[in-house]
Amino acid sequence: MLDDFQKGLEPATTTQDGSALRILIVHTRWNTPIVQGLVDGAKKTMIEQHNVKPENIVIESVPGAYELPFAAKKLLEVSQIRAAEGASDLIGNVNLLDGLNLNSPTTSSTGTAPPVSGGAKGSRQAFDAVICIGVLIKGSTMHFEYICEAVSQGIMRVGLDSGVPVIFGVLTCLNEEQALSRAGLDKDGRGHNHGIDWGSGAVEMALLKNRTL
Ligand code: DLZ
Repeated sequence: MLDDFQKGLEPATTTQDGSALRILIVHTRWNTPIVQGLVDGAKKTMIEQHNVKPENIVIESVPGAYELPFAAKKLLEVSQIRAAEGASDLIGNVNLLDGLNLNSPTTSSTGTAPPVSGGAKGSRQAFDAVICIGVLIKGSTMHFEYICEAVSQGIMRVGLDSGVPVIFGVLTCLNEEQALSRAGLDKDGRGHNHGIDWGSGAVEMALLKNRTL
Protein backbone atom coordinates (compact mmCIF):
# COMPACT_ATOMS: atom_id res chain seq x y z
CA MET A 1 0.00 0.00 0.00
CA LEU A 2 2.71 2.45 1.03
CA ASP A 3 4.63 1.56 -2.13
CA ASP A 4 1.87 3.29 -4.06
CA PHE A 5 1.91 6.35 -1.85
CA GLN A 6 2.19 9.50 -3.89
CA LYS A 7 2.45 12.84 -2.14
CA GLY A 8 0.05 15.44 -3.43
CA LEU A 9 -3.31 15.50 -5.18
CA GLU A 10 -4.72 12.22 -6.48
CA PRO A 11 -6.72 12.86 -9.69
CA ALA A 12 -10.52 12.67 -9.42
CA THR A 13 -12.00 9.32 -10.42
CA THR A 14 -14.65 10.85 -12.67
CA THR A 15 -14.23 13.05 -15.76
CA GLN A 16 -14.06 16.71 -14.80
CA ASP A 17 -15.44 18.54 -17.82
CA GLY A 18 -15.03 22.28 -17.40
CA SER A 19 -16.22 23.30 -20.88
CA ALA A 20 -19.26 25.16 -19.50
CA LEU A 21 -17.47 26.79 -16.56
CA ARG A 22 -16.35 30.35 -15.93
CA ILE A 23 -13.38 30.76 -13.64
CA LEU A 24 -11.87 33.84 -12.03
CA ILE A 25 -8.21 33.91 -11.06
CA VAL A 26 -7.11 36.69 -8.70
CA HIS A 27 -3.36 36.85 -8.12
CA THR A 28 -0.94 39.05 -6.22
CA ARG A 29 1.84 41.24 -7.57
CA TRP A 30 4.19 40.30 -4.73
CA ASN A 31 6.79 37.67 -5.70
CA THR A 32 5.68 38.02 -9.30
CA PRO A 33 7.87 35.44 -11.10
CA ILE A 34 6.71 32.68 -8.77
CA VAL A 35 3.11 33.84 -8.89
CA GLN A 36 3.23 33.91 -12.68
CA GLY A 37 4.38 30.28 -12.77
CA LEU A 38 1.49 29.30 -10.53
CA VAL A 39 -1.08 31.25 -12.57
CA ASP A 40 0.25 29.68 -15.76
CA GLY A 41 0.03 26.20 -14.23
CA ALA A 42 -3.57 26.67 -13.09
CA LYS A 43 -4.67 28.14 -16.38
CA LYS A 44 -2.94 25.56 -18.59
CA THR A 45 -4.40 22.70 -16.55
CA MET A 46 -7.94 24.04 -16.74
CA ILE A 47 -7.69 24.50 -20.50
CA GLU A 48 -5.75 21.37 -21.47
CA GLN A 49 -7.00 18.83 -18.94
CA HIS A 50 -10.51 20.07 -18.26
CA ASN A 51 -11.58 21.81 -21.49
CA VAL A 52 -12.24 25.16 -19.87
CA LYS A 53 -12.55 27.71 -22.67
CA PRO A 54 -9.66 30.23 -22.54
CA GLU A 55 -12.12 33.10 -22.96
CA ASN A 56 -13.95 31.93 -19.84
CA ILE A 57 -10.92 32.37 -17.61
CA VAL A 58 -10.66 35.93 -16.30
CA ILE A 59 -7.46 37.04 -14.58
CA GLU A 60 -7.17 40.03 -12.25
CA SER A 61 -4.46 41.19 -9.87
CA VAL A 62 -4.17 42.79 -6.43
CA PRO A 63 -1.14 44.20 -4.61
CA GLY A 64 -0.53 41.50 -1.97
CA ALA A 65 -2.01 38.38 -0.45
CA TYR A 66 -3.84 40.34 2.22
CA GLU A 67 -6.00 41.90 -0.53
CA LEU A 68 -7.03 38.57 -2.10
CA PRO A 69 -10.23 37.93 -0.06
CA PHE A 70 -11.59 41.43 -0.61
CA ALA A 71 -10.96 41.27 -4.34
CA ALA A 72 -12.48 37.81 -4.68
CA LYS A 73 -15.60 38.93 -2.83
CA LYS A 74 -15.96 42.16 -4.79
CA LEU A 75 -15.42 40.59 -8.21
CA LEU A 76 -17.80 37.74 -7.43
CA GLU A 77 -20.50 40.20 -6.43
CA VAL A 78 -19.96 42.28 -9.56
CA SER A 79 -20.00 39.20 -11.77
CA GLN A 80 -23.26 38.02 -10.23
CA ILE A 81 -24.96 41.38 -10.81
CA ARG A 82 -23.65 41.65 -14.33
CA ALA A 83 -24.62 38.07 -15.15
CA ALA A 84 -28.16 38.72 -13.95
CA GLU A 85 -28.28 41.80 -16.19
CA GLY A 86 -27.04 39.73 -19.13
CA ALA A 87 -23.96 41.94 -19.51
CA SER A 88 -21.47 40.98 -22.18
CA ASP A 89 -18.59 40.72 -19.72
CA LEU A 90 -18.58 39.64 -16.11
CA ILE A 91 -16.59 42.31 -14.33
CA GLY A 92 -16.93 45.32 -16.60
CA ASN A 93 -14.82 48.30 -15.64
CA VAL A 94 -14.14 47.37 -12.06
CA ASN A 95 -10.77 48.94 -11.65
CA LEU A 96 -8.77 46.38 -9.75
CA LEU A 97 -5.25 47.08 -10.90
CA ASP A 98 -3.62 45.51 -13.89
CA GLY A 99 -3.19 41.78 -14.30
CA LEU A 100 0.22 40.33 -15.07
CA ASN A 101 1.20 40.47 -18.70
CA LEU A 102 0.83 36.79 -19.36
CA ASN A 103 0.61 37.32 -23.11
CA SER A 104 -2.86 35.96 -23.10
CA PRO A 105 -6.04 37.36 -24.57
CA THR A 106 -7.81 36.33 -21.38
CA THR A 107 -5.63 38.54 -19.21
CA SER A 108 -7.28 41.80 -18.37
CA SER A 109 -4.68 44.56 -18.38
CA THR A 110 -7.21 47.32 -18.18
CA GLY A 111 -9.52 45.94 -15.53
CA THR A 112 -12.03 45.08 -18.26
CA ALA A 113 -12.66 41.38 -18.64
CA PRO A 114 -13.26 39.89 -22.09
CA PRO A 115 -16.82 39.15 -23.14
CA VAL A 116 -18.19 35.77 -22.20
CA SER A 117 -20.49 33.79 -24.38
CA GLY A 118 -23.98 33.22 -23.08
CA GLY A 119 -27.68 33.27 -23.74
CA ALA A 120 -30.24 36.02 -23.77
CA LYS A 121 -30.41 38.86 -21.29
CA GLY A 122 -30.68 37.52 -17.76
CA SER A 123 -29.42 34.06 -18.63
CA ARG A 124 -25.69 34.51 -18.36
CA GLN A 125 -23.73 32.76 -15.71
CA ALA A 126 -21.42 34.31 -13.14
CA PHE A 127 -18.11 32.75 -12.12
CA ASP A 128 -18.36 29.13 -11.02
CA ALA A 129 -15.15 29.21 -8.99
CA VAL A 130 -12.37 31.55 -7.98
CA ILE A 131 -8.69 30.75 -7.54
CA CYS A 132 -6.79 33.14 -5.27
CA ILE A 133 -3.07 32.88 -6.01
CA GLY A 134 -0.22 34.40 -4.02
CA VAL A 135 3.10 33.64 -2.38
CA LEU A 136 3.86 34.60 1.20
CA ILE A 137 7.47 34.27 2.31
CA LYS A 138 8.38 34.49 5.97
CA GLY A 139 10.50 37.43 7.06
CA SER A 140 12.04 38.27 10.40
CA THR A 141 8.91 39.68 12.05
CA MET A 142 5.46 38.35 12.90
CA HIS A 143 3.99 39.91 9.74
CA PHE A 144 3.95 36.59 7.89
CA GLU A 145 1.94 34.85 10.61
CA TYR A 146 -0.68 37.61 10.72
CA ILE A 147 -1.13 37.70 6.94
CA CYS A 148 -1.25 33.91 6.57
CA GLU A 149 -3.97 33.68 9.21
CA ALA A 150 -6.01 36.57 7.80
CA VAL A 151 -5.78 35.40 4.19
CA SER A 152 -6.64 31.79 4.85
CA GLN A 153 -9.61 32.74 7.04
CA GLY A 154 -10.71 35.43 4.56
CA ILE A 155 -10.61 33.15 1.55
CA MET A 156 -12.58 30.46 3.37
CA ARG A 157 -15.15 33.06 4.41
CA VAL A 158 -15.68 34.35 0.87
CA GLY A 159 -16.33 30.84 -0.35
CA LEU A 160 -18.76 29.90 2.40
CA ASP A 161 -20.60 33.24 2.34
CA SER A 162 -20.95 33.39 -1.45
CA GLY A 163 -21.63 29.72 -2.14
CA VAL A 164 -18.96 29.87 -4.84
CA PRO A 165 -15.86 27.76 -4.22
CA VAL A 166 -12.71 29.80 -3.67
CA ILE A 167 -9.48 27.86 -3.99
CA PHE A 168 -6.69 28.68 -1.52
CA GLY A 169 -3.84 29.09 -3.95
CA VAL A 170 -1.49 30.79 -1.54
CA LEU A 171 1.92 29.33 -0.81
CA THR A 172 3.03 30.06 2.75
CA CYS A 173 6.76 29.42 2.69
CA LEU A 174 9.64 29.77 5.10
CA ASN A 175 12.01 30.83 2.31
CA GLU A 176 12.23 31.52 -1.41
CA GLU A 177 13.56 28.06 -2.23
CA GLN A 178 10.42 26.45 -0.85
CA ALA A 179 8.28 28.77 -2.93
CA LEU A 180 10.24 28.12 -6.13
CA SER A 181 9.97 24.37 -5.61
CA ARG A 182 6.21 24.56 -5.09
CA ALA A 183 5.84 26.51 -8.30
CA GLY A 184 7.93 23.95 -10.20
CA LEU A 185 10.64 26.55 -10.71
CA ASP A 186 13.44 25.05 -8.63
CA LYS A 187 16.86 24.56 -10.22
CA ASP A 188 16.97 20.77 -9.87
CA GLY A 189 13.51 20.36 -11.39
CA ARG A 190 12.23 18.13 -8.60
CA GLY A 191 9.51 20.50 -7.49
CA HIS A 192 5.86 20.49 -8.39
CA ASN A 193 3.75 23.38 -9.64
CA HIS A 194 0.84 23.59 -7.22
CA GLY A 195 -1.03 25.79 -9.67
CA ILE A 196 -1.79 22.57 -11.57
CA ASP A 197 -3.63 21.18 -8.55
CA TRP A 198 -5.46 24.45 -7.97
CA GLY A 199 -6.72 24.45 -11.57
CA SER A 200 -8.05 20.91 -11.23
CA GLY A 201 -9.45 21.70 -7.80
CA ALA A 202 -11.32 24.73 -9.11
CA VAL A 203 -12.99 22.70 -11.87
CA GLU A 204 -13.93 19.88 -9.51
CA MET A 205 -15.40 22.25 -6.93
CA ALA A 206 -17.22 24.32 -9.57
CA LEU A 207 -18.87 21.14 -10.87
CA LEU A 208 -19.82 20.23 -7.32
CA LYS A 209 -21.35 23.67 -6.81
CA ASN A 210 -23.39 23.28 -9.98
CA ARG A 211 -24.54 19.76 -9.21
CA THR A 212 -28.30 19.41 -9.09
CA LEU A 213 -30.17 17.05 -6.83
C1 DLZ B 1 3.82 43.57 3.28
C2 DLZ B 1 3.96 42.24 2.65
C3 DLZ B 1 5.07 41.40 2.97
C4 DLZ B 1 6.10 41.79 3.97
N1 DLZ B 1 5.24 40.22 2.38
C5 DLZ B 1 4.33 39.81 1.46
C6 DLZ B 1 4.49 38.56 0.81
O1 DLZ B 1 5.44 37.79 1.01
N2 DLZ B 1 3.53 38.18 -0.10
C7 DLZ B 1 2.44 38.96 -0.37
O2 DLZ B 1 1.61 38.56 -1.19
N3 DLZ B 1 2.29 40.16 0.23
C8 DLZ B 1 3.20 40.61 1.12
N4 DLZ B 1 3.04 41.82 1.73
C9 DLZ B 1 1.92 42.69 1.30
C10 DLZ B 1 0.60 42.40 2.03
O3 DLZ B 1 0.01 41.21 1.56
C11 DLZ B 1 -0.40 43.56 1.77
O4 DLZ B 1 -0.44 43.84 0.39
C12 DLZ B 1 -0.01 44.84 2.50
O5 DLZ B 1 0.16 44.57 3.87
C13 DLZ B 1 -1.09 45.92 2.31
O6 DLZ B 1 -2.34 45.51 2.85
